[in-house]
Amino acid sequence: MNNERTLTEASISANSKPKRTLGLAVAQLGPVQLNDTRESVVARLVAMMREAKSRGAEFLVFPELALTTFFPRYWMAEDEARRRFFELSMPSPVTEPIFRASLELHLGFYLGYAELTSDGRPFNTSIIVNRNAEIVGKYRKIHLPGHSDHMPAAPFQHLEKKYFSVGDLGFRVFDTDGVRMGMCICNDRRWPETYRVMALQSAEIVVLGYNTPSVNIHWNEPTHLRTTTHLISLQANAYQNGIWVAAAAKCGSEDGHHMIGSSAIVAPTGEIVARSLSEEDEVISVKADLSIGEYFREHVFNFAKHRRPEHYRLITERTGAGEPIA
Ligand code: CDT
Repeated sequence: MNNERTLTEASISANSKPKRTLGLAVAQLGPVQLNDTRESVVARLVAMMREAKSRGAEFLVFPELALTTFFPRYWMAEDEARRRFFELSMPSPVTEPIFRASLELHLGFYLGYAELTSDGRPFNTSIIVNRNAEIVGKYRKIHLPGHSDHMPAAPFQHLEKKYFSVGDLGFRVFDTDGVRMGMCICNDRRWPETYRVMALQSAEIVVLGYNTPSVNIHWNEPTHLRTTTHLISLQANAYQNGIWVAAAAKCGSEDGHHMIGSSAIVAPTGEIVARSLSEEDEVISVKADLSIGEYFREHVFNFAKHRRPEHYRLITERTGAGEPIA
């Protein structure tokens, strides 16, 4: 593990395949307070783009809902949430500096934000932007955690089910400057189906952002498990699909509400090759050898040879667990 100032080469030394590499970086974002302006957040993001570029990064991953505080923790009317926290267009005058920096630095990126469509539908959204500052892919969060009712007894709310609709774009992949990328958002990273659907479209990397409160309002989960289950989800799914996974936290204490850090880049071996140390704005980076994944996809996880979808029917037929099959 490292978060050194230069790109670390993550590669299997006996690798006989021609190397294809990507300068892959994650921009962890420290807390964004309720009263912070979008302009101040955008300036922080652009500063990290420059830092990532100076280390040789070609693609940078920002967090979920990166432009504002994690507002689903607050109970308010939907109209108020939409007025205060949602983007009506991307880019917009406020977010334009991110796209300008992308073009200037020739640096692609993933960004999460709250999207209000022109016909009034609210989504927890992310985009992939290529090195020419063009949006090449959009994703709308499918696994929305939390609740939609008010829970006054809880220390804070988790109202994603109130403020967002379930994503309608599926788990697609996007050819981005020669690399096949998929993306998801926060809670999606805990579900194996998320990655497998993208791996079945030959994804080489899955990128994602997250806001994970240190306290679980639903049960008395030991705090350390919040980080353990986060990392184990990234590691298991990277290995089982032969893909790179890069995950960016928004973390630290937002107006007294703490969220975990541990932004990480995981190789197709399942190993963490870079991990953040702080709970502040911090860039981590690696030179990712994309050919590593091919070993796993050709052998132990050669899908075409070894998968048996006729025995996986329940995965699409059932949502919840039920009775044994005959
Ligand atoms: N933002 C987000 O999806 N967070 C969830 C917390 C779920 S606890 C109600 C996560 O999986 O990290």
